[in-house]
Amino acid sequence: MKTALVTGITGQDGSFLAELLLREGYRVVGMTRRTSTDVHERIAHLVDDVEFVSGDLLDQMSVASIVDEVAPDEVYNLAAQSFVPASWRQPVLTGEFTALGVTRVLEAIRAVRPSARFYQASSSEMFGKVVEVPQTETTAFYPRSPYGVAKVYGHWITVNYRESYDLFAVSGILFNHESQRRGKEFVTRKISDGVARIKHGLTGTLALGNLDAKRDWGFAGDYVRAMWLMLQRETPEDYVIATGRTHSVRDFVRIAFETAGLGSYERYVTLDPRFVRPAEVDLLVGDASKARRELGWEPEVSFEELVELMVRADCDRVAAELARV
Ligand code: NAP
Ligand code: F7E
Repeated sequence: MKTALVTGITGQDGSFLAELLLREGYRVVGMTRRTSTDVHERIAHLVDDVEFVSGDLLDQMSVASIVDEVAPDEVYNLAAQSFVPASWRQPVLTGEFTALGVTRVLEAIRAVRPSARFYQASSSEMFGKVVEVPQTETTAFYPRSPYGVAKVYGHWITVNYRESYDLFAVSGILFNHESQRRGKEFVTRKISDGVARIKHGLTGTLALGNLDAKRDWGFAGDYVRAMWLMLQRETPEDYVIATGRTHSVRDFVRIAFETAGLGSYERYVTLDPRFVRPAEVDLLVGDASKARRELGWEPEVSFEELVELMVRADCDRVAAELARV
């Protein structure tokens, strides 16, 4: 039985990855931060199957002793401060978690478990103000936020440890991926949750920022499969994971309101400058040909199916909550 250590297991991707690894027969160990309240909502259904260890990416010793005790075959580093707007408000902390945190995990592996295979959760935000369309593994980075800058560091330190110490360390450059488990501050979930609340009469408006930004959105369940496939290869290599299709925030909003039977979004959506960013990433669209060719990876959920599944899940959830009260 293989052992996988997952940082960020309480996040959206951590929950889908843990499900996949359990299905594949792994012993799954999740690193969580100590909190005074329970924040394990996304993995509540897995608590009997996953082992938890307490640690923090800010704390080198905790990471090193966890890697030593768990003796993982594979390490998935998903933990990060992942919300882009928060990275302007807390740039130093974002750098500590999202950039230096990667070095702490790599250092731990190098020192006590060099045979472990390492996956780094890199991001399309590294492409930022894109220098070519579509973006591939060789496209130059031009990050537009402290988050994007921190992810560029995480990417290159992963490449550097692979080349310096011969570790099996890979960087998955994943474009936006969403689900019913996405945090409610990210735009897709903010929209699906807002639509559900409007549908059930809890509010009459949804305040958003830039509706013209374009993203290559996929389904998180499809994307964690790519993470796992990257660590099953013979040689460590980096991959772009994307659908190859791009849509505007406006497209997402329009389909979401239509799916809920609310008609035109224009009746409900207001523009609020508080949600506009100091520097925007206007257009992302990835070319995942290498992953298709070498990993046999294909996304299974389309953009339209994704919007629909998120809106339906939030409408059902809000209806169930209202029924309870
Ligand atoms: P998420 O839902 O925000 O989850 C982030 C996870 O990181 C949570 O489990 C969080 O724990 C943990 N964490 C944060 N700071 C930590 C620290 N100092 N020590 C230990 N754990 C810490 O993010 P996600 O959407 O699942 O994304 C997973 C990873 O992929 C992230 O690295 C993200 O930057 C990257 N990524 C995401 C996307 C996307 O579209 N989703 C695309 C490309 C890359 P708590 O529950 O305790 O807060
Ligand atoms: O914004 C626009 C906003 O916050 C998407 C993270 O997982 O994916 C994510 O980063 C777009 C931006 O995601 C609102 O300006 C308009 O252009 O959902 P988001 P993100 O910034 O693309 C990448 C790949 C990651 O790696 C990150 O960790 O939507 N937008 N109005 C809005 N965005 C938000 N959040 N809220 C709004 O009201």
